[in-house]
Amino acid sequence: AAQPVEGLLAGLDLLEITRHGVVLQLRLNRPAKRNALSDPLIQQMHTAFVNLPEDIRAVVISGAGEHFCAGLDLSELVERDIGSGVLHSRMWHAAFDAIQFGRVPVIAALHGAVVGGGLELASACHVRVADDSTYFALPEGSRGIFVGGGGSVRIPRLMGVARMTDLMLTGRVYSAAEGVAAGLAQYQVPTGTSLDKALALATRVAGNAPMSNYAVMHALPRIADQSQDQGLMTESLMAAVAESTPEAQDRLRAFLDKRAPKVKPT
Ligand code: 1HE
Repeated sequence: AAQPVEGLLAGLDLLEITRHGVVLQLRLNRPAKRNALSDPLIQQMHTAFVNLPEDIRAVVISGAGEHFCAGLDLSELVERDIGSGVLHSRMWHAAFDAIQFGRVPVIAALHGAVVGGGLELASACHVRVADDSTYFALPEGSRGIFVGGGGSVRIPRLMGVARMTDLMLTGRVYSAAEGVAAGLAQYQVPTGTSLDKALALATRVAGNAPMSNYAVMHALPRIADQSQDQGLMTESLMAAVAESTPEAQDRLRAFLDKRAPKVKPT
């Protein structure tokens, strides 16, 4: 059952934040504007991710209303000059870095439009669940702008430069199934069930040892950016850190004592 949150996160009016035990659910809450990402909404996401309660082990992000997120709030862009444009993009980078490189894994529950900055936000999360109503697009080209929320860095790592180029140049819209096939989402579920699926996955993720989750979030993407030689060294260091935690020792002993579940085929 969902419980309200208190403390630092309680005053964030553009996010509806509830707790499900050790999982925090964070819902973008501007449905009348299709959850378009205004400056205050980006800032509130940043605040939320740097102030997660200590006992939280995983986060789910979803969107209120008919769509996950319509991307950048275009009404804020009209009067921006060059300097403030750089700072604006850097503000998004800080917020989305706080998601990708925070303390705990983040699962995105997608439905309806996942477009422009909405796809940039989803790509900063660690696992993405799409329902059948989900569609993906990068309409920046037709709006006369470029991605600025980390999309050029993160989205090609999911789908490849060629597919992203196609979306941006031609305005192509991917269905949920096309998005999953291209790597934009890892799960496809019936319409209206992505949040339930994301919460179930988050609960599972929250049951892992925190240092294992941290290694996956922080070491994997960095190793992918390193040479083979450096990557192998980073892997050895991270592996040694993870396996020497008391929690890892307990879990390994539980398996050897036949107290831990085995891996089963689905
Ligand atoms: C908005 C925005 C927005 C809706 N900024 N106000 N993103 C886009 O180019 C996508 C623009 N949005 C759309 O194409 C559609 O709104 C949707 C497909 C997402 C949803 O359609 P629909 O029919 O459900 O809603 P609507 O009637 O279009 O929108 C409802 C209201 O939300 C309406 O305002 P209203 O005052 O007339 O009620 C819309 O103007 C408003 N709205 N989307 C501002 N994006 C860091 S760089 C990132 C670059 C980008 O993200 S570029 C892509 C921007």
